[in-house]
Amino acid sequence: MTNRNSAHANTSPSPKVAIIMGSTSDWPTMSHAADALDTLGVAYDVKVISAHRTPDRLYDFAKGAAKAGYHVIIAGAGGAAHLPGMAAAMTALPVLGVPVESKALSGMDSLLSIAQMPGGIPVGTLAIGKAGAKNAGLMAAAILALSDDAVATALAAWRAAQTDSVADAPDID
Ligand code: RP5
Repeated sequence: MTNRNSAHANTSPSPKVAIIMGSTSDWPTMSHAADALDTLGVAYDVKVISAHRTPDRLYDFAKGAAKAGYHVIIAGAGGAAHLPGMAAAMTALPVLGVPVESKALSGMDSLLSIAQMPGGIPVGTLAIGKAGAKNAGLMAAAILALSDDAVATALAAWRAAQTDSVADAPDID
């Protein structure tokens, strides 16, 4: 899983999005961020980085993220979810936090851990679970779209297709 790039990585050798997560067990959720980026042709890297199990890995990643060429970090974690906030503390890049659904508290612990950052170090917090991961991918693309016309065009087309797919009324048999 680590350093997975999208199918479009050949045209973008240095991905501008990093998807990080606290555990491999977060991947079924965080893969939805990757899927959204794949759909839009945005390259990304994927890494497992735990704030409490691999603090040195987190320090090295976050301190070097801007120099590595990343523009946005998507960070998913569950439970006492320190990862997005700790990453945001060590880089000025925008960090999008995804609360992963936990077994004990259904992700409410993750949500509050990520969302309740004291003023001064922001984490853009998304919804719990799959929807949050998908929206993190879309939001990362929207951030890149500010300075990348190809991403802006892909995102606009994706949103238009979504709008077109909405039925006027439910099927009633
Ligand atoms: C967090 O602990 C991870 O982000 C994960 O959501 C949670 C459980 O991790 P595992 O015990 O499944 O590795 O650090």
